[in-house]
Amino acid sequence: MPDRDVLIIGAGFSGLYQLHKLRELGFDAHVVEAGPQVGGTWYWNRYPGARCDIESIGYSYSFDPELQQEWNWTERYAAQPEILAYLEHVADKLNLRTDISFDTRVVSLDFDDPQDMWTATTDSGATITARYVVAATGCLSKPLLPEFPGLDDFAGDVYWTWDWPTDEVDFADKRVAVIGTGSSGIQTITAIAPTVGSLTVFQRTPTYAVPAQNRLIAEELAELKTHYDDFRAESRLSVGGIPCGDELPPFFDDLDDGRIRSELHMRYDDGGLCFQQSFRDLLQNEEANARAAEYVRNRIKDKVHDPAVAEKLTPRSYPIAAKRMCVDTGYYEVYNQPNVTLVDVNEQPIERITEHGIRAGGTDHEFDVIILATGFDAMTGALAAIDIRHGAQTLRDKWSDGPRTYLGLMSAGFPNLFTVTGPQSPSVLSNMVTSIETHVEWISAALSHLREHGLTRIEPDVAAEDNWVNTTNDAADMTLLKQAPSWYMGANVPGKPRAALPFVGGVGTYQQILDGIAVTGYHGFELV
Ligand code: FAD
Ligand code: N01
Repeated sequence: MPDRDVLIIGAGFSGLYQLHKLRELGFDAHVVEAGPQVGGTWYWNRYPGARCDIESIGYSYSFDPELQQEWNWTERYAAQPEILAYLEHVADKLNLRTDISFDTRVVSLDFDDPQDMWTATTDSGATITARYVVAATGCLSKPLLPEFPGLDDFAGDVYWTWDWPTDEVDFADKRVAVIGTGSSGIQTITAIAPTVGSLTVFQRTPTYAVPAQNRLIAEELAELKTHYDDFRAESRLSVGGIPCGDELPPFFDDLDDGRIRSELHMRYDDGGLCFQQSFRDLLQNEEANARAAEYVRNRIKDKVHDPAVAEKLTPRSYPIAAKRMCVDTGYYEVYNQPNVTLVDVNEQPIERITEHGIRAGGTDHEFDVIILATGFDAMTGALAAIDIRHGAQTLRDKWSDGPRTYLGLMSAGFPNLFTVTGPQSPSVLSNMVTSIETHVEWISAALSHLREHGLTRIEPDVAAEDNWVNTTNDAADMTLLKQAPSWYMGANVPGKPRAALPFVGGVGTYQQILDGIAVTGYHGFELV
């Protein structure tokens, strides 16, 4: 008999809810977490300025009405300490820590056929057996470490946004470099710019950022709490896992110029990622996309005083929203400060890190501090870091040309192994807490179904998986996603196969597919 019914890997939003849900259903579940405490993303990414870019009212659990009523988000977009405090509160309230092993990394998983169970080996060499494994390992949890030559020679301090020190870092009077201008980079840059001695930003690809319009939300939240369930229900059926109001019809449907301009204006000024739902076909229609992109470019020009710097900050090489958009709070204005410099690494490539700074394009820049905000091996990285095998087959080999899953939940040949927000599910293209809840609830219902029917094994059949892989690719082919060299496509990691990692069909559509599959007796899965 296995040690546990279910082993859950990871104690972020996904792992915590999965543990609670399975306990509620009477399963013996245990969590193994590499970090020293709960929180996942919100434990590791403690860099200055870190906050969510999906509104807090939606970026939170819906499963516990009492929790929903008692917790008060202070801001429209909560900062990292508040989100971490929320997850700690959840862990305390639901008494979750008693079933979590911290500072423990799963390094391998091996499936045993006759016994229908997984053996997990941890970094200390200990083993745990479990009938089922839920990989709640995170989509953005495996950092990308670009190999800048000479990094070890640097005499100053090096910080990574995804593993920031727990003690406060003092940047006063320091000469600081930041490499990377994705969401982590721009949040860090904006937060530290007022305090640094000087700041030099090394940018490879400019980002499309829209304003957050962050604000205190006490009154809005109190009002929402009178009908929170309606909001949650709407979220589950929306495109992105959070309602964005009425979107405009497809671009070509009788839209006059004034209506287009006022819609873009309204969405931009309202703030946040709902901007990318200005038109229903913004990610499909090149003309609609170009119109929205041009709008954002013009707003960048309005904000940055030096036209040459504004031009460098202006994204032109890829469609808007084809790469993850950023949400900012005064990012572009930072470049109006006299002590801030922008280095375009396409013009001045980073050659090496030296003892005193960074050599780029033949120029030596001296720094006291280098901050790396270079991103993640997204969606597949944390899974590939575990040696997952069933007999002679490894998941790494199976996915060597790109992930192959059924619904982003399981992969054929690897029975009893589930992934929460895995590749080929809506995942990172959505409010992830909505998508996490959907997966946790679906997995939990499937495990209950197996138990009720005296079954011990579930696995997708190959034909269903092939069909889903094709559906995912076809859906991506209908969009502009492939025109951007982004982490959505695996393009940020040298050598990683290019494949659309998330399912672009939308949260509501996906939820209906999942519901249908469960209702029809788990169509496409073999249950034994
Ligand atoms: P994670 O929070 O990544 O947790 C996974 C955990 O698994 C980690 O603690 C990790 O240590 C552990 N783990 C991984 N591998 C192993 C192993 N082999 N053994 C043991 N433990 C392991 N999404 C949104 O929808 N909205 C946002 O505003 C938003 N903001 C973000 C901001 C930042 C800075 C980042 C990096 C991501 C953000 N995301 C956002 C995405 C975010 O990752 C998810 O919303 C969510 O927090 C993921 O929760 P999770 O539990 O699935 O994964
Ligand atoms: O990572 P990124 P991130 N030389 O991959 C650059 C979520 N998130 O951590 O674009 C020079 O976006 C790289 O350049 P390029 C959100 O989903 C949300 O910032 O590849 N530069 C890029 O500029 C987000 O999308 C929030 O050309 C190099 C940057 O580093 C995801 O997490 C906050 C380089 C990496 O940007 C990842 O965001 C934070 C090199 N060798 C994260 N290698 C919220 O706001 C990489 N770069 C909620």
